[in-house]
Amino acid sequence: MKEKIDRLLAEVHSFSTENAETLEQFRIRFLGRKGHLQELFDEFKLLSADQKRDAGQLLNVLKNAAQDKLNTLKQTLEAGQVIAASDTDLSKPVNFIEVGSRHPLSLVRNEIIKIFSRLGFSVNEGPEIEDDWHNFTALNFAPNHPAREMQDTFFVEKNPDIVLRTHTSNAQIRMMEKTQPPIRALFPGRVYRNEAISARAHCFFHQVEGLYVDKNVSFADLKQTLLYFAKEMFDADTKIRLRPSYFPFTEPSAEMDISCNLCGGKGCGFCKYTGWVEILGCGMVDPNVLENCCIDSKVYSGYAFGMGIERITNLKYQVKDLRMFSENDLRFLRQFESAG
Ligand code: 2NL
Repeated sequence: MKEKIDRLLAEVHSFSTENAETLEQFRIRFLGRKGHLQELFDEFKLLSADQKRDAGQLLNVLKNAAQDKLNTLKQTLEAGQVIAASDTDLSKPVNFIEVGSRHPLSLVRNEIIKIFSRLGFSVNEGPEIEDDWHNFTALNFAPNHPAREMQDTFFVEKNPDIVLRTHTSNAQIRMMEKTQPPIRALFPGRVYRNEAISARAHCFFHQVEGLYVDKNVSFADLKQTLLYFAKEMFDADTKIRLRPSYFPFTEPSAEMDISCNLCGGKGCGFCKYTGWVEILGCGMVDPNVLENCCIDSKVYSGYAFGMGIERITNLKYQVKDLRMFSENDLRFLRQFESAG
């Protein structure tokens, strides 16, 4: 009986077919009512108890092998039938996956980050839902400052303490609160203002702010850093000029213009014939702000700057209507660099 089982086992192992009929014959021959296995089990009943122990084991091996072989070949066959039944043409070339393009605001944000990271700035983010302290008070906004009004700021669930951040400075405050200088970091992110939406204003926009706090940081450092940025972001012969301005959180404060990148400073419709266009605000961090974050303003000084990414993007790509950035019109988005 052992030789017979061994012979049948070898036959099972070497059996293969891609034909359903042949497979059915295999099933009948081995596992059918009058098949080899049934026959062997009938013989098995006549054996002595001693012989049964060895033969029983071998018989089970053969039975499992036959069943496994049947299942495997059946599966392969069925998978083949699915492909054959559908009208899939396996010889056809693949359809190319359409790769999207990067959003212009992402392109410009990444470019800004690349330029400043060459100067040692790290990148940090903070929450978009913020408390009054991190969005206003720590930044030296007076209690009655107009920016705190409902007309300018979105409040969350009528709670006067929780706002949608109006600048990314909240993240800078959070960083200064938990880190002592030197700090040299960039803060990109989305910010919110309570504005009616038009071609020139939106209720949200994107900012990159920068902060450098250390011993002996001066306005000259700020100016040189921003000149480098302007030359890298626009043309190498871009000029900058700083005009005095006011922010609650910087003293002194300035707004920076670059020579118009469309007319090269000669004067055109874009720069309203002045030769200059504004790109950012900046200044020396007000000592009150440093002290609010437990940084000793007698030991440390710092500069900060902030720019709207939409504004820089408009300068680079002449986008005429701010709403383009958030409407997801593919005719607009497809004009920018592929993400692939
Ligand atoms: C603008 C002007 C600015 C800052 C942002 C800043 C942050 C801290 C302390 C001091 Cl924590 N300053 N940020 C400073 C000057 C200008 O943004 O026009 N942004 C679109």
